[in-house]
Amino acid sequence: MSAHSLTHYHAPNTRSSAIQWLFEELGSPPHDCKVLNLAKGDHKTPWYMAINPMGKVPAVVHGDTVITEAAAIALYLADLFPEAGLAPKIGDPRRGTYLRWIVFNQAAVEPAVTDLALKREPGSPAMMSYGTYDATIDALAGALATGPYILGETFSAADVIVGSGVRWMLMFKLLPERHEFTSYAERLAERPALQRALDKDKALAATLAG
Ligand SMILES: N[C@@H](CCC(=O)N[C@@H](CS)C(=O)NCC(=O)O)C(=O)O
Repeated sequence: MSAHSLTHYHAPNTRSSAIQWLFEELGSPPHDCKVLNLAKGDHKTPWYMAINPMGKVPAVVHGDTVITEAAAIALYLADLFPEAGLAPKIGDPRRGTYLRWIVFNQAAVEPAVTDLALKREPGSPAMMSYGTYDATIDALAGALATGPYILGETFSAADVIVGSGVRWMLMFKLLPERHEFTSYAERLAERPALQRALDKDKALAATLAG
């Protein structure tokens, strides 16, 4: 357990919802959740831009350390609370697989799917970090094919990051309805921690909507 203060800057139903889910999977370690109202521009105010100059959520502040980027935050928190068992330790061969798919999600899946959603014509596959959408989606399906989770029987923070993306992409029909994705999303939806996080987000969204 960390002696420093821990604050999560969150807006419901955004990428910071993955961090809400992660906190639940970690057993809700003591932290402040500061909710930003994106509709009112809280995330573009000088005080928040001083925390995240991108003016985006999520951000986490631990003591004097600022962490932005959902994947970096997930890696940081899973290591900060090792007793939750959501990150293979350094030296564990599964750590490579864990890091690989978290980074792949941000470096390949997100840009591939964003280009598809915005109907942007990708450049040459050799130039694109994701090669092609089809190659990226096949690789992602391969990572989920054995299951039930990315590390096999062990749920990890990689499932929070990759799983949040898969759930969102299925919702917006940006992923093919392949068995690897739909069965993974169904398994994740059964997790009590995810259900608690979704319930909290629903309540927060209602409060913000007034
Ligand atoms: N690369 C960032 C992306 C964060 C991001 O785009 N957050 C969105 C919400 S899903 C946001 O804050 N949008 C508000 C804005 O940019 O005005 C991450 O993975 O954390």
